[in-house]
Amino acid sequence: MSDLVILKLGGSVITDKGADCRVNRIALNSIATTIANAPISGLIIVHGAGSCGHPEAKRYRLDKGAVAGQTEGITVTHRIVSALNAEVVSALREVGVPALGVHPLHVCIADKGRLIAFENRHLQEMLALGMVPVIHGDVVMDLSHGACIVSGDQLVRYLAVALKCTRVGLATDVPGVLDGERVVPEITPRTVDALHIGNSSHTDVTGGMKGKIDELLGLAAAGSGADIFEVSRLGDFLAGKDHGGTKVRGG
Ligand code: IP8
Repeated sequence: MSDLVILKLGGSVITDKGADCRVNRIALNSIATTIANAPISGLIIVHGAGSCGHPEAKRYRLDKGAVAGQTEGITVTHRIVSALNAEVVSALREVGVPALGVHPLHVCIADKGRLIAFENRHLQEMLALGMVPVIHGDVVMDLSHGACIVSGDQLVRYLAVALKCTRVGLATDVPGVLDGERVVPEITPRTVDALHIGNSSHTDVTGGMKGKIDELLGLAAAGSGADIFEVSRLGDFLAGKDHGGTKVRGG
């Protein structure tokens, strides 16, 4: 796939993480407009769950799996992240982006919390038609644990490798990876251990910034770098300009 960008929108960017499932429509509309005006040809958007999914996943302990007779959490969690996905798709379509929601629960399988399969031929057909697939962190059936939570970051890592994408960007509510007050300009497997990376104060069943960096270092090891930047710099990232954030590289 030539010239394919994968953009992850953090859950903290598109929802108010301090509230019970509140979509941040102002942020969403601004992101959609930036994407509509960006000079890019192929785009896949992956978004996180924020306050629409993490509290439910935690309440039903889906990070520990699921057992027969206690499956309500699978439905509840999938329903709420799917509703968020529909809002993201609508915001994009309103400004002319040909977005279409794709749900990992329907096309993925995991084992011990890790994705082992993701049917993506339909994504390639959508991209060939000029569409923008919009995927989200989701509950996925798991061969060992019944079910698990697959983060948007894990999906990004899997898809970036499978579709040989050219650029990966993660838009967050902070200016990049912070070590204290300082934005770390570059992270590699050799430099990561020396960093002091803080954790989110909000409910996050998929590991917050630490989980994100682990996924991106895995992606870098597979040959593809990724950039983490503040959502206000999304236009710069999409235009291929400096975004003032963090580059995760294989070193
Ligand atoms: O916000 C989590 O995805 P993330 C998905 O990308 C659920 O970690 C369902 C909590």
